[in-house]
Amino acid sequence: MRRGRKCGVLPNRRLAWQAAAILGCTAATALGGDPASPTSMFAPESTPAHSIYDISIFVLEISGAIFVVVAALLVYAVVKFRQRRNDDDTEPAQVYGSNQIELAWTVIPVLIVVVLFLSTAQVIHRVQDARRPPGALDVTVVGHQFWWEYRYTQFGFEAANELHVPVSTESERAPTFLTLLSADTDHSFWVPRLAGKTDLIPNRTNKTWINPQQTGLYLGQCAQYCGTEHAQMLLRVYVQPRAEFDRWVREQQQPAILEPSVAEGRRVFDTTACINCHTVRGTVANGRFGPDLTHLMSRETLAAGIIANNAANLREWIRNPDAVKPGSLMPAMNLSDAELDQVTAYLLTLH
Ligand code: HEC
Ligand SMILES: [Cu+2]
Repeated sequence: MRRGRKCGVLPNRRLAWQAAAILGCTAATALGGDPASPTSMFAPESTPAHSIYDISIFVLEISGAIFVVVAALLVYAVVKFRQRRNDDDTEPAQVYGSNQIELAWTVIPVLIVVVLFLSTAQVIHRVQDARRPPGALDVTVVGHQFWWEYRYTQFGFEAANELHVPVSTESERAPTFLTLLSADTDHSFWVPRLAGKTDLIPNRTNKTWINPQQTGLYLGQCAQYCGTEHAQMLLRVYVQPRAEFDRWVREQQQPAILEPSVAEGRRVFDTTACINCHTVRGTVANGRFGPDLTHLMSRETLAAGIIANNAANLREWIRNPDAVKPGSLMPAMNLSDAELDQVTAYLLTLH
């Protein structure tokens, strides 16, 4: 104990209590975690997330029951057969090779494992092999270092970082089927309240689906280490009533609005490398390395959800992306202050 103190390490007893406290807190937050939290997997809002939640609770119940039985037997044995003052120190009766006991502790665990295995397999099947109903929305999700591309192929446009889907009600089922691809390395699409994690892997097509039953904003993030800014690759899913979603689609389908008042900024944009990496539909800009900017101002955030989308942040981002998101794959373009103002003014008109 003394030595422990000297090295700055806590004495073992304290350490054990601390570990217990941390475990307890984690369990309490996990189980009683704020269900209103936009990322709580304990507040599922979509069928795949519900299935996963149900199976987790089922597994927790079974393992909890096993824990209680084992712990109770252990406590019973420790108390009942503890050493007593008047013990005669003779050995108790020794039991060798009881077929009944051997069978019991082989067959029961095998049955438990089989039950857990079959119920998990059933959930995997239900989630992965769900039939795509006619009229479902299809979106292709492409993971990039470090942002998300959303292709609404059936509507003929592309969006970035903020996924919009219609709400799926009892009377009007409107699931969204996601095809997951990657432009560079492995990523993972994880919005805990909507579905389990599904990886986006280069040269492979993965699929998942969601059918959120409540409107609102659901958050998540890339759940597979994909490089420096992996932790700043946030997911935002906007679940909207059908009419609102349809309006959003119609707006996104429009080419960029070109305001004559910001012609200077547009000239700077169109004559700088910006256009090699970004698309602004209806202009010469048709790059595909970075997010589509046609309707940049319809988004609430910039750079995959990490800062609010407003004039000051936009200007700062273009001035030096690395200052906002170190390691981001957009270079600082060394624009003059005047050019920065002009480009920002132009981008601010892209509603
Ligand atoms: C070498 C390619 C490249 C060039 C050149 C480039 N960008 Fe980018 N841009 C990116 C990438 C990649 C991102 C995504 C960064 C991230 O979120 O990690 C991005 C993000 C952005 C965003 C945020 C979009 C969003 O919805 O989050 C804006 C705005 C933007 N760029 C504007 C510009 C402007 C203006 C220029 C020219 C001055 C420019 N970019 C030049 C690659 C580039
Ligand atoms: Cu990623």
